[in-house]
Amino acid sequence: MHIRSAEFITSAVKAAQYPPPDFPEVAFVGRSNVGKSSMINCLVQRKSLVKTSQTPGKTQLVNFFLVNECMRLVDLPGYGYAKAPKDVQRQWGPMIEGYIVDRPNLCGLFLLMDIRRDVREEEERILEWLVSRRMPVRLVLTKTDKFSRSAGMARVQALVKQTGLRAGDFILFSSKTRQGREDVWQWISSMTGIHEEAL
Ligand SMILES: Nc1nc2c(ncn2[C@@H]2O[C@H](COP(=O)(O)OP(=O)(O)O)[C@@H](O)[C@H]2O)c(=O)[nH]1
Ligand SMILES: [Mg+2]
Repeated sequence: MHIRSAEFITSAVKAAQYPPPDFPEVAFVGRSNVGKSSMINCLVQRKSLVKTSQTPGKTQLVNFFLVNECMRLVDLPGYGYAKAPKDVQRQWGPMIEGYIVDRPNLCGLFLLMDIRRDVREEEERILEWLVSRRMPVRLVLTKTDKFSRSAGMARVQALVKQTGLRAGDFILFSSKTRQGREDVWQWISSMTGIHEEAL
């Protein structure tokens, strides 16, 4: 993937603040601290287009990034950060759900999970809900650099057993080593219908 341009467009808390639905979008969802912002930076080959954080629970906005002036990557608020105030936590679900339901140009989602953790109830709920809405979704196991290759494969097998998904439904990803970057761009290309060379 050749990145010619990547720019931050806007942050939104409600639909009225979204940019017009003129370009295809793919979105990134997952628990706080799972590596969403780092993944977007890795995809667009920028160190800090998206702010990453040592303190989880900071991104509570829907952030839009325009890539190569033809599509957008959308960083959704992280869910499930227990230390966030309850009223802030309650805002997240509807914000994510509102974006997914209301966005006609949303082509697909990446659901991120830390490779070291099991699938939790929140992920199962989100997955089921996305599948019931026929929304294309791929599971991304992040921070694979923390594991050896064989330990990573063993984790995939364990998650296949736990979820009933196929091994091919998981993408192994690390923003440190860039493992999986090309796979993700291929999925983005197939989800948006934009040919990779045109991306
Ligand atoms: N080892 C490793 N650390 C990562 C990776 N991706 C993110 N991190 C770290 O995890 C923390 C949270 O990352 P961030 O991208 O802000 O997560 P977000 O809350 O999901 O957007 C930061 O300290 C990152 O440096 C990765 O692929 N490998
Ligand atoms: Mg973030």
